[in-house]
Amino acid sequence: MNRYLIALGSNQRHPRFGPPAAILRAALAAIAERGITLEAASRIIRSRPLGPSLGEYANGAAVVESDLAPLDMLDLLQDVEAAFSRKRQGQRWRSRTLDLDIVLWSGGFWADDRLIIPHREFRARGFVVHPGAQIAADWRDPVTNLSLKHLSTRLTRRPAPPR
Ligand code: PH2
Ligand code: MG
Ligand code: MG
Repeated sequence: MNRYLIALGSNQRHPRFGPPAAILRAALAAIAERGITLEAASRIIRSRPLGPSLGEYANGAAVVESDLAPLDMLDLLQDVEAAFSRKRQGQRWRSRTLDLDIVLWSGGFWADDRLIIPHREFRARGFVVHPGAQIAADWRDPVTNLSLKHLSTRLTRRPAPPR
């Protein structure tokens, strides 16, 4: 069995599921429906968009268990993303209504041209680290060897004053 830490994000309404937080809850249900065991889900937080601004995000994290290998898990998550996205008439693809990222897995590292684990940017992103620390405080990032709890504390600590 493999375990994965999945980060969830949304900053658009969905015509059927409604606002971002409801989309994340529906996404977790959709993942479970596909035979993935949901071990823990964080609270859903709101966060200011990082990058080109498109409105506030809902973010969360989940620990899941499955015998799927990383690329099969990626396929499944991209399938669920596709099921929640929609195309607007006359407009090019807008930002996804649902983003599902693999942050960590029980196998440690993974790297090929489709997928890199740990997720490259996650340590600097409070909207990934804080929900992750809520449900998997002792899980260690294999790159820094720091636990999610530690990474979370490090992010909220004020920088030392200049001298
Ligand atoms: N995801 C992004 C880009 N910026 N900002 C927030 N607050 N939350 C996200 O999940 C997020 C983002 C691309 O995946
Ligand atoms: Mg993504
Ligand atoms: Mg992302």
